[in-house]
Amino acid sequence: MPRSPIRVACVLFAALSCAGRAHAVPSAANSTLPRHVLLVGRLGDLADTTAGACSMVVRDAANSPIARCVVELRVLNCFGTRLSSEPYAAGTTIRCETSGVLQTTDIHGEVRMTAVGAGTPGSAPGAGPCSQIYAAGVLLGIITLATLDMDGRDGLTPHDVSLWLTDLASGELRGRADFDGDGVLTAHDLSIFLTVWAAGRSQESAASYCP
Ligand SMILES: [Ca+2]
Repeated sequence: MPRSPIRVACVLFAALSCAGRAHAVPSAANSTLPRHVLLVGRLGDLADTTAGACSMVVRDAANSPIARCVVELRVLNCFGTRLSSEPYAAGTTIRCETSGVLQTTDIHGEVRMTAVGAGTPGSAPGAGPCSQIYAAGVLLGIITLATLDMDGRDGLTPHDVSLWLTDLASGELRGRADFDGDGVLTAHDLSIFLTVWAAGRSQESAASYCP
């Protein structure tokens, strides 16, 4: 039996709605997103939430928080970025098809997610916003992203620092090395790396990456 246009429309609307409130559709204008996200390493089974956690609040057109809404942070369009195939965080799932980190909003419409991943030595560096944030399929915004673990192995090591120095010496804005997301590479970015390295929660790289 062919599907009626009304039924198809309802199914599509349901896919774009969140479960928290009837007809609650996320609003890009009213939702709160981070300006920047930092891909981090892990220690054992735990993502480095201290360095990498970022909060997002999903709201609808009436500015009301939307609970039970699936939020996805996608790194698909960030050059050379490799996302861990394991989340290393409770309540988080990984969708490798879209290089996405997924969480469901709480009763306050909020998620607090950490993305474990790395760069790829020799890849195009990229610059500017590249990481997309979706809620229930609605694009809320695109933010900048950087990767502390620039080579994707052995956690944070002097080799990552050497890769960062290479990016610095290029004189270009290379987004992967802009750890504070201010649009310029400075000693402050290196200080962030050293702080995270000293804290020891990004000692290990992901065990495997999305293909
Ligand atoms: Ca490394």
